[in-house]
Amino acid sequence: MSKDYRPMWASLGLDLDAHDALLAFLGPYYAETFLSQDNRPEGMKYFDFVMSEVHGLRIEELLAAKDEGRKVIATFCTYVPEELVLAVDGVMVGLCAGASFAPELAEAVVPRTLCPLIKGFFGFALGRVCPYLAASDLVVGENTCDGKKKAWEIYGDMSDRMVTLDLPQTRSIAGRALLRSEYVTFARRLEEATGKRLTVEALVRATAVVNRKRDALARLARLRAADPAPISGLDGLLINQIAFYDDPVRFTTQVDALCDELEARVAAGEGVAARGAPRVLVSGCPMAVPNWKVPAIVERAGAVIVGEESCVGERGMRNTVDASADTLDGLVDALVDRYLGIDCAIFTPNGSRLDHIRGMHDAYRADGVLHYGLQFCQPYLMEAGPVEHALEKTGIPTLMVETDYGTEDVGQLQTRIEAFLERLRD
Ligand code: BJ8
Repeated sequence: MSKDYRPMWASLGLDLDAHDALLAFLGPYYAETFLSQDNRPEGMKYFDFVMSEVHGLRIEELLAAKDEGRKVIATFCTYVPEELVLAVDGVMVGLCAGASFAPELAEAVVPRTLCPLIKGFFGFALGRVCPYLAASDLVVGENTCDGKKKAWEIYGDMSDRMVTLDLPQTRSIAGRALLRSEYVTFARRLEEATGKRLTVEALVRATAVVNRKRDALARLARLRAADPAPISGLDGLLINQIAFYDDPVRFTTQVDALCDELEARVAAGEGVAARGAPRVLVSGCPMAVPNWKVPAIVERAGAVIVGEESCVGERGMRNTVDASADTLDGLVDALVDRYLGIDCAIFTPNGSRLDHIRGMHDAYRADGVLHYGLQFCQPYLMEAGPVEHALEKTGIPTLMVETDYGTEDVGQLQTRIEAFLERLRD
């Protein structure tokens, strides 16, 4: 980190010793996972820098924005529209939940047998080591899976910054109406918090910013179809993870610059893995920073990940919003159209997710699919079986993996993943 941020962290109420311990783990883990990769694109230097300052300079930026009167809105789900937050001059950031921290504190308020993502959030919150949560003015939860629904009730009793969005579980007319009315209520809540009015001009401008970010990520995704792949899956995932934290305009510029470099690599036939290395599509639960365990195992075994059918990946970022309407009602309708297309496993039926997995498998020339389920995540673990069955039936090799944030199962995962890659090589 470029300077001593301890006074800033102290002013946010972080537990400095615990936070030091977290950073002491993260730095070497990042170096070992990312910096040790061969032949990384030059453009990854920016993203390495962002990660080195993710609890430093970025938090300083958030605090500077707050000093200017802007509000920081922390979220946990891709159903929360960044367009609405930007349109009232807010800053949207993701919450810390990608590692197990202070599990004993988390398990004092939620069950041990809970998805690691939600338990991770409580560990970071109660252990006072998430500067994004500490810097936020509103924390937006959503009624998606049962774990999260109850998590927001519990956290809502601890914090007066909690706002909850009710989400439909079907894509019916009533489901669409519910999402629309929740977005309208959320917009009102944002107006109250920021003191800014939501206008057509502001929403069109904000939508253009988010559309450009999604276009850049889609361009990056398409480039990964090349064989050899011009960028590793670990780096592809990292960029999608950083999309939740970085300033959206700066982030887009940097992703586009990286894509220019990757286009040149593709034209020169240059890549990060040997031509013909097994190509894997990862599908399933979101992987938040610093959840890199399974992708690291896959790529260290000589394969390359060519896409993520995940909310930290294409499921969360695909599709832009039609910003052509000239009324707020029309623009909110367009938002609902786009967000209702996210095929999270909390929806029933959810056949479009299978279509998207197949579409990504073909588009990115994958040899097989690794279905990634977090332990105790009912929606994705329940979909895993039918997804595996349907893919295998049409000749797409599929491996189901269920894991948590711990390292105890690394050896077993390596064995299973290597056997799966052998199958892809045959
Ligand atoms: S739109 S995937 S970001 S809910 S892993 S907490 S589902 S038990 S994260 Fe998600 Fe929004 Fe859906 Fe995407 Fe529950 Fe499963 Fe845990 Fe999960």
